[in-house]
Amino acid sequence: MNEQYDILGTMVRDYASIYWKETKEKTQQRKSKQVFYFSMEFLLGRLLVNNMQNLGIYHIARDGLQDLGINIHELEEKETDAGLGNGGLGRLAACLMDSLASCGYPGFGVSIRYEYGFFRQKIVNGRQVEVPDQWLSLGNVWEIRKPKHAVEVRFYGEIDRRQDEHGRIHFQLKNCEHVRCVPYDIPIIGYKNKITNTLRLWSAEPSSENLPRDKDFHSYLNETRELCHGLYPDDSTEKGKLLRLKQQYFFVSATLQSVLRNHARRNPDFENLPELYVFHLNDTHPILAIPELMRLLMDEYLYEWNDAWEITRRCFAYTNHTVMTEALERWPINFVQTLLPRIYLIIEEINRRFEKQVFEMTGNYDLARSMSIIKDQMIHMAPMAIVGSYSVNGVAQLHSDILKADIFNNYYTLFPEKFFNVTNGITHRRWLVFFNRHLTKLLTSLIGNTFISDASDLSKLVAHADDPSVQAAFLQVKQIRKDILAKYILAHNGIAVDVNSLFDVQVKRLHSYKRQLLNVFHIIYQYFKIKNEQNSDIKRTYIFAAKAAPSYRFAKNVIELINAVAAKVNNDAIVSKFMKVVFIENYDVSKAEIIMPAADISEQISTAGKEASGTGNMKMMLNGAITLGTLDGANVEIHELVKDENMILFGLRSEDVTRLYQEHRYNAYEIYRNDANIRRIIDSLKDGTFGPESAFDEIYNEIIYKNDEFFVLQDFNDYVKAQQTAAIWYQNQLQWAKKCLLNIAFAGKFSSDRTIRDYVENIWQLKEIVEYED
Ligand code: 26W
Repeated sequence: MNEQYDILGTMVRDYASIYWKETKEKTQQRKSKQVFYFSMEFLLGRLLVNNMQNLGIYHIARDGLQDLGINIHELEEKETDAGLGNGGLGRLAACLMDSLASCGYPGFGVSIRYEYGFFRQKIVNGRQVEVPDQWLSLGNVWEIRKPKHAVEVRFYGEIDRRQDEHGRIHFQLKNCEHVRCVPYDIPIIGYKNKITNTLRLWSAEPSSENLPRDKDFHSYLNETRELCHGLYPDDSTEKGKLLRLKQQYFFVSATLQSVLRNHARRNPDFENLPELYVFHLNDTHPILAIPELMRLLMDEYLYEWNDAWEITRRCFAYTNHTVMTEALERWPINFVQTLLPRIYLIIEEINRRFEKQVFEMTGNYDLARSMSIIKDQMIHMAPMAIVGSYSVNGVAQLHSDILKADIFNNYYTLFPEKFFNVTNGITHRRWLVFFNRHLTKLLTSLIGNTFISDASDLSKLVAHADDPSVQAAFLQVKQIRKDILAKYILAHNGIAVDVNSLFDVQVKRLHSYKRQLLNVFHIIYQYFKIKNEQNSDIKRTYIFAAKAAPSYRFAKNVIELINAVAAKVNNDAIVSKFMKVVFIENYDVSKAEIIMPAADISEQISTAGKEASGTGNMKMMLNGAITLGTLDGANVEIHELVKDENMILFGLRSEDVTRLYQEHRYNAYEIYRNDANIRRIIDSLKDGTFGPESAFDEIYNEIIYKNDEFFVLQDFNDYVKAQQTAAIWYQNQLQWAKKCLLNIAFAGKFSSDRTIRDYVENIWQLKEIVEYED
């Protein structure tokens, strides 16, 4: 079976390679501007179905295989997920790559060819255990190794300064360590338009020519191999930190070197670099690309600072994906000095000139210092990204507004023209058309198939939302999808869930600001209520899936609590008749493809102001779920479209949250003391209901002793009300279906095709090289 998968995959790749070559040639001939999307993560998932569908050969292949007695779905299951990412940021990168090609724009994604993907999660005795994800162990049919395009990247060493006869100072690295960077290219196939772009993943190998002098060969080999081991090495140790930094520089330097080398072959100079390339920085992880381009232009191609800076600044655009301060990157000066001495000098000079510029603009020395890239012995990456790019954007309107008003306010005040919003999107082809063919069939029977290439045509569904027969047909489709998920749950969790119950779904990374805890507290509340009343308004199935960062104790404790509550609820003779709780192990792209289509309620309950955008919210909306959420991230834009009748809002608004933080008025303990329901829930963490007394101390302490940073208790009662509304709505099934249909109808805005066009028009300025199928 694996061999059959390999053969099919290879055939598909070969089929695509003609278009791949053509796209490259056309881009060169027409001197089309290209985007290079630098990202530490690409969460691709599986590619077989997607690629065959985009090439328009899925049905032929399926039927052909069937004639041979081979079930294509079984082959599909053989593919391992390419899980080169943590979560939202990585999946966004993958969706954007799909839409870039599908909308006919040329470009590259660039990252690292990690040997292991993000860890696989096992649940053992209710706890998360991390297992390595050996995604390459059976090979990867999609990649092509390109040794001819290898370059060398240099680390460590000392700087040699030499002045030439014109007085110009030349910098040279001595005694540095060389690493050979070999690219592996994966085709990114556009939807039925023949455009095929490249995802280039760099892999580290020992240099054959430049061996380090002060290191034994063995250590050198090991260090080189370690470089591409895995995503985000643990940064609690010096060694891990250094490795992270090394990874970041490794792939940006390799990419820029190869771009410039290529450019130099075809152009007399680099003045036109910004007309031919935009280097997009997916968060700050690839930000060393900015000083690296400066270095290459000055040290290798002999540009003066001012000219190099002008070119550099016009080449870069940066997207911010989080306002959580702990996730804003900072690097200790000495790390960068040791690992990348020349890059450090350049950063220092960028900073010196920037401070001077701010002082000249404002006359305010303190302000200039406070906006500095280098502060407290640390290099602050977000400021460097802002200074070195022509564009800074957030990923949903509210998020972009918060960047301007709050975390980047000083920069916005001085450089307002740099700031943009580009609301995230998802490729509706993968997330609806290819993986929910039941719903797609219904939609095409109603509104035709133009929405597949133009998602705004989903709005044609509005005209059908009132039709009871359409509503009934939708409910039928939902039932089929819930059946599929129920079967999965039975097979993997051994829990029989009722497909007539409301499927209440929260699937995303586990993080305190995403407030899975609020959801669990409500489940505990329901558990006590049903135990007491021996009855319930509706039946519910609560579905969770989430990975916790390996060293994030609170998040792991929440997983334990979910599983402990699940065990209690599911084994209670009475309560389990009305509700079930399920934790699906190892959430990844393939799991999401089964879960999203089956959701009735989409839980998007982050503390307002904290979730930059969210993209799971878009996936569930597109598959006909109703969002129960706070006014946060892209929920705000979902609400603007579907309005109060088709979404359930609750909780503090972002302004309320800011005020509560500023005024230090919030007192979680007071709420606990005065609210009997809440007290009962919190006490149940300690009184043996769900486990030993100290089993949930991480959670208990967070709420009681650390004053509940994300306002779980504050929003609790409003959340309970929102859940009651959901139950009332759900009881009228046809009306419910109407709301779901309207959600689908308005989901067109959240196609990543729209996101790509926003980037193209407002930031990248690319031109299509379209060539549609006849
Ligand atoms: C470990 C270092 C690190 C820190 C932060 C790695 C990755 C991050 C990202 C910024 C986290 C992330 O994935 N952010 C999510 O980005 C999505 C795409 O824009 C948004 O939809 C989510 O709201 C945001 O949390």
